[in-house]
Amino acid sequence: MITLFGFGPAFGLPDPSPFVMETEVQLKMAGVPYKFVHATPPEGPKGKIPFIEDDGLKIGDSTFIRRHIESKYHFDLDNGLSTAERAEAWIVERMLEDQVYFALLQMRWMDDDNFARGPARFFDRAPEGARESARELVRNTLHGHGIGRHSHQEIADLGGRSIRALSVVLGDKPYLMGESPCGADATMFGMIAGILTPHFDGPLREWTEAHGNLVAHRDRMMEQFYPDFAKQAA
Ligand SMILES: N[C@@H](CCC(=O)N[C@@H](CS)C(=O)NCC(=O)O)C(=O)O
Repeated sequence: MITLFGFGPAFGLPDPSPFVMETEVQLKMAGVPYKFVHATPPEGPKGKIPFIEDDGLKIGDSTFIRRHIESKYHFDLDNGLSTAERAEAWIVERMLEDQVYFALLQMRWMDDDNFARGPARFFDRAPEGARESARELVRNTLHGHGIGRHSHQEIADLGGRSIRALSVVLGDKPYLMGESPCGADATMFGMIAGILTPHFDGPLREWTEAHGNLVAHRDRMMEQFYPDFAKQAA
């Protein structure tokens, strides 16, 4: 059986990591049995969460985990999509993972109040200084990505434009590509749920809340893939 390694429920979410939620939803979509085990990023083969272990093979990164599940278990998460829709789904996935995620990271880690309420808590039992050095690492990551060189307002603007684009692409459909969820709906769910949790404040969350179709998509996916969680939140 596959073992999925993630953080576990926090911040009013099934997992604080959008990527863990994405992978878990994709495992559920594929109907592949798995068990969830708590881990920290350094334990992963790429130094990040999520990772899985399947028959002794460790695989890191949500995109490669998805590829493994689809090829080993013969399940196409984009079944029924045209070539153009598959391309569009990939563009959405990349925009969310490679741009919006960093705006989310900035919101959680660089805003003092959000940091104190959220990521700082990971270090409650860690040695003195661990909290600030982890924050410094994230600051460097944001700088290296490039987004960290912008002001908070500029980052929120960039994230906001992507959120608006996502809302336009979703339109009035229940899922990204129509009547049933595809792989990128899992990506979208993880990221939008991560932004919308009332645990963190900021313009990115306000901007996202203003798009009713994105909020409804989050609710629909929560109900479908984490029904117990949806009940709790209601
Ligand atoms: N591209 C990776 C991104 C995963 C990722 O950034 N995970 C974060 C948690 S949300 C992490 O482990 N960060 C630790 C680090 O970067 O050191 C994926 O798709 O799985």
